[in-house]
Amino acid sequence: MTGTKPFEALSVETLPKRLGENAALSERIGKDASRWTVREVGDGNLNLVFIVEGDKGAAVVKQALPYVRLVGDSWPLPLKRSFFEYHALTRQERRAPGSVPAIYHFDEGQALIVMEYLSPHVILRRALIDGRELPNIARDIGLFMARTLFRGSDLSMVTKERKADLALFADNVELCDITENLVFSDPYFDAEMNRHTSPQLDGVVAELRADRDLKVEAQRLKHLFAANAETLLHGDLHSGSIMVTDTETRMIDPEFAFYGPIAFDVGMLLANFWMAFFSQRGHEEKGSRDSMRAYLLKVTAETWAIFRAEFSQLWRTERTGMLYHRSLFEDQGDRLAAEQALDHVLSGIWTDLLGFAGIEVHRRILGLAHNADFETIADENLRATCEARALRFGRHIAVNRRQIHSIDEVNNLAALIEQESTI
Ligand code: SR1
Ligand code: MG
Repeated sequence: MTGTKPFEALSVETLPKRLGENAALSERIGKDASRWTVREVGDGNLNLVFIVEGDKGAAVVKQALPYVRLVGDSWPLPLKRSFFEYHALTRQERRAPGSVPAIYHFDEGQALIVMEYLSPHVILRRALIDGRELPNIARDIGLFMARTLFRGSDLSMVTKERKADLALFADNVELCDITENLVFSDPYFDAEMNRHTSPQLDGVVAELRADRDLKVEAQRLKHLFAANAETLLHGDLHSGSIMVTDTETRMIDPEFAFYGPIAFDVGMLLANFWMAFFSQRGHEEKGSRDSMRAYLLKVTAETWAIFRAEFSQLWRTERTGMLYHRSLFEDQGDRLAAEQALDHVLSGIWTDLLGFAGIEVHRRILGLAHNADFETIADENLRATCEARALRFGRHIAVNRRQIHSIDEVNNLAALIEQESTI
């Protein structure tokens, strides 16, 4: 799978010549590379993404660059993230079949993955901005998270295999470093690459940076993220890492994969639904997003319910790892003790996911990597109003997470804050 040539970034012009002999690609899309059409469509922060179409079909070629695309070559980033993405995708497909794009080819030296072209799928974030109420996302994403996070942990895996895998992904250092800085620290001080809607949010930003309880909580969460190698995470599970149609949902882009706390993926994902909720006001004409707002809160509740139900089911039927071993519980006829332990584990995930969610909301409004939900609101005053509400919400759920006991409580709070009138 690994070529021997030095790395060279592909371009629309060079791709057919360089990959024309690639059997995996030409078998899928047609052998005559002179007839291929190539578009570069990458709109993420890091990589090149090409859609290549031939006589027989289409495929995606994703290539890592040796730097952060969003910033440029002043910020080098290793190509090995493509290796981690490839290996994460293969594990996710095994643990949650049908939930990720099919992989046709991986070239480690060129840091490129040839994979299934998902069409007519669109990025979930885009669909939510457009006000589309997708019927299956809560179920599909809830199942994906429960299956990948449970089956990648010591609740399920043979411990020797899990430890070997943990060692493999431990080398994804630079991508973890991005999260450690951009998510958990930068929003709370005057970091160089931060930006926010200014001057409208200046006062709120100053308050948050002076908020002792919030900063301590953010660092406790960073500690958890760095030290609790619980399961193989997607690592960047936001609504820009999910592609959808009305009936299908696929998770993409797990280049940030590493072993971390189960609650991180779940919290990051739910945060993106809550941000979609707070941004709707910026995309609406005369109450036209009332139904979308109700839909988004319903999606958060359903995603968490599906996650819980599937995780519980796997706990009862697939708990083959070294943790909470059956010999201590069911094998002694004590099913209730296993249920008690399950409640304990789920309640820990719940408390921590609220923290991760609150912090994720903050970094998307105050840090380097903003999201289109808010960024596409052209009226800056309106955008700032939406963002200020989301920041308040994020602060509340991060700091008070141990006192919040249900998703309805969180959604009621979101609905209340969304109605507040001032920054
Ligand atoms: C410099 S990378 C910024 C962000 O883009 C990725 O999608 C991750 O979310 C990362 O934090
Ligand atoms: Mg990404």
